[in-house]
Amino acid sequence: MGSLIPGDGGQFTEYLWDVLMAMQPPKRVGLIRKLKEPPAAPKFDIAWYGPQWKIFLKALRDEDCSYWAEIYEKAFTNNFQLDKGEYKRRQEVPEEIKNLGPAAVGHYLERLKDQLTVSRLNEARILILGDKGVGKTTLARKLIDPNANLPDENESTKGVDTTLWDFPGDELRARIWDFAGHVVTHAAHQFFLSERCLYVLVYDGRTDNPERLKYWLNHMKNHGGNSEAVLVVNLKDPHQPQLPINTLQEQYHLRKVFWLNLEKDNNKLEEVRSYIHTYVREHPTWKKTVIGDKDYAVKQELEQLFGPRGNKNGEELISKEQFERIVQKHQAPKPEQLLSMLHSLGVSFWYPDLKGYDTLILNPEWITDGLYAIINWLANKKEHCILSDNFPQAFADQFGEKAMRFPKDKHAFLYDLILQYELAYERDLVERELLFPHLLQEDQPKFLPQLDAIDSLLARFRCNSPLPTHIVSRFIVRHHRQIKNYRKQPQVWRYGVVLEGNKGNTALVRVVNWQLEISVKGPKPKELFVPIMDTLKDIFEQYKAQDSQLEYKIFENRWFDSEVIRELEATQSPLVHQADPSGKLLPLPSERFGLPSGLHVSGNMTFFQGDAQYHDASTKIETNVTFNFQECNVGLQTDLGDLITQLKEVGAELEAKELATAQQKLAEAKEIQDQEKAKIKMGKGLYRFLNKVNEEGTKLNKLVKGLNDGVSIAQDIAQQYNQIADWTGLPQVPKAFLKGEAGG
Ligand SMILES: Nc1nc2c(ncn2[C@@H]2O[C@H](COP(=O)(O)OP(=O)(O)OP(=O)(O)O)[C@@H](O)[C@H]2O)c(=O)[nH]1
Ligand SMILES: [Mg+2]
Repeated sequence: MGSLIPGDGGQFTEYLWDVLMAMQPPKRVGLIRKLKEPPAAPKFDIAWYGPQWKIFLKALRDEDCSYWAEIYEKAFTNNFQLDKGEYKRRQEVPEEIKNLGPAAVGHYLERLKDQLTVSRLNEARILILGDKGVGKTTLARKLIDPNANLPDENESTKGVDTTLWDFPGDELRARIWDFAGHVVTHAAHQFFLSERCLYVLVYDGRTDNPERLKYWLNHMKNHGGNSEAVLVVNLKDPHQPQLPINTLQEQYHLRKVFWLNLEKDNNKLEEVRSYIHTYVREHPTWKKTVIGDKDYAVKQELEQLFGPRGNKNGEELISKEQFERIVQKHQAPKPEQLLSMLHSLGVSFWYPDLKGYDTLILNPEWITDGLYAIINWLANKKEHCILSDNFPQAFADQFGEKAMRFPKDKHAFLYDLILQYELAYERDLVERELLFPHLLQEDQPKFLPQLDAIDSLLARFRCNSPLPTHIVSRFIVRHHRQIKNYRKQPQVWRYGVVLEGNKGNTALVRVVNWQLEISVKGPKPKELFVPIMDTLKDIFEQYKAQDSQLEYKIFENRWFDSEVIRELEATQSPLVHQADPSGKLLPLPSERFGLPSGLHVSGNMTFFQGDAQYHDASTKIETNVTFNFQECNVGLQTDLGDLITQLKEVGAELEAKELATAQQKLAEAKEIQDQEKAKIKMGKGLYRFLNKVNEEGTKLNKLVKGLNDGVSIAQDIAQQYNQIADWTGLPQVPKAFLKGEAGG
């Protein structure tokens, strides 16, 4: 692929390509593809592009991308001389701005060009996450002042507290966001987790639940872009928990782990402080974020209004008019653009999509306090609905006299923000009542429709860790108009919902363990199934860390990935149809589930009917395409047997016994067809054993390394175990099992 501008290593063209792809309408892409891959010789000759060149430039300008139009034009008139300074700035556009799309990137760069000098933003963000009571607030306070007192026991954080950490002698400072650990607040946290932050996870050393670490690391992975994490294990007592640090470091950007008692280990605390300080100071991210001097002056004035050094005694909100006056005073260009830029950089908050509100928020805590006040007020009362008329009561109960911070004319803004964040839906449009699905009761209703019949459409998203509640509650919000009533009760709970489609179709969508299951039944199930799947795919797209695998159930207990279905149909492998009592053929799976984009299957696909062929063909599919649990199980048992014998030979009786127990469970699971049941039968014994083998310095690790072939047997075991774990949904052991020791 050629680059339009020599010397940029193709990145500029790549980037431009993204710009163009992001442009609507898509029909322009065909035209632009010509520009992307021109023939080698005439690519530097503008004439080669003919009249399309003008159309292309106009298209860019129409899409508010005049910056990019100019770059392209200049490239030709400049004879492809690269403006190195400008190029460098393009490379350093902050991720938050890039995420807004090419127009915003152009605006950001244009603003820099239009102003005399630039200033660094110099404010890093540190986000502290972890379960309730683990010591997040303790850490937040001790980072700023190591001698700070411990918080009182009843001082639990309500939503988010933010404080500034000044580094003496450094231009830089950090804003610490200390999040609440209480589970009712988690759904709202994601709106304040951003990219280019340092995440600090706190874990209570007295607990033994490493899954919780994964939960928080997934939060970071979902919303934090390339941000990295530091883990602080708070050793409130001398117990040292076993944590799969290596595994986590392989899967997440986990940079460093500290083990300390936050109350007593002052030396260790100093290490944490100095590590974070150095990290923030030396990390290129914050050094590089620059804005023009006029914009900087506006930002400074906003901060002054809010209170010197953000001490929260000043204005929390100002009107757009006030803002525009400040912009005028400092002769900064285009206030609208500046508003959205400051929003994306986290300086102040502005929601142009919420029409009719002209409020600019200077204190981020105003929004978080407002949102969490409503959520906590409901949670305390064990309720999940609030009328907009009850907002004043909620603020009064939560803040007492300070409820004045939320005057009545701002309630509608918060109400609409909750809707925009999809934290709730409007249960009653006239009365203006909000329902928060993540506050509903946890248990499912006693009676649920039976939707796993032979002709139901069944699909599931399998995840590698617990699903954040917001995935399903967001789904409920989007489909709330279809919620089905049973005996006048809406069938919806915290982890699921029953929906009713147009033509007597019914759907059940719910979380079961680590997966989200969808089943739809009715005369035309596809009509309900397809929109449900579209919504879910869209939502899962935003939670990439969940690493979800989407599968469809074609036969009894046979789940297939859509790609496999496609392959099977395309290669005309014998596909089985359910033995329909009427003898009627069901449509192809892709057809039945309404999988996107048609398949090119010719007419001579073989179909089997009846039991005999059913088994015949399904075995064939299983060995060809899907994972064969029984075979892998037997192989794994043999390898375990080898290791057990060797361990016994060196006198490691206890270890051998532990492994024999795992082997026994595996043998018992062999005949089980259902993944979930196999998982339960196997348990986590083998997983724990393997982790111990893998952890440098443990007795098992040394033992295995001392055996003949010990390492390679262990690696084989790990590899087979991972295949089974993948199938059952058990946790994986690291891919690079026993690093650096391959071959023994
Ligand atoms: N003895 C002792 N107590 C501690 C230590 N760290 C925290 N605590 C106490 O544990 C309780 C909870 O600590 P916080 O820092 O408030 O916990 P948190 O993670 O902010 O909790 P939430 O805000 O509710 O999510 C407080 O009463 C602290 O004083 C420690 O190292 N030793
Ligand atoms: Mg706290």
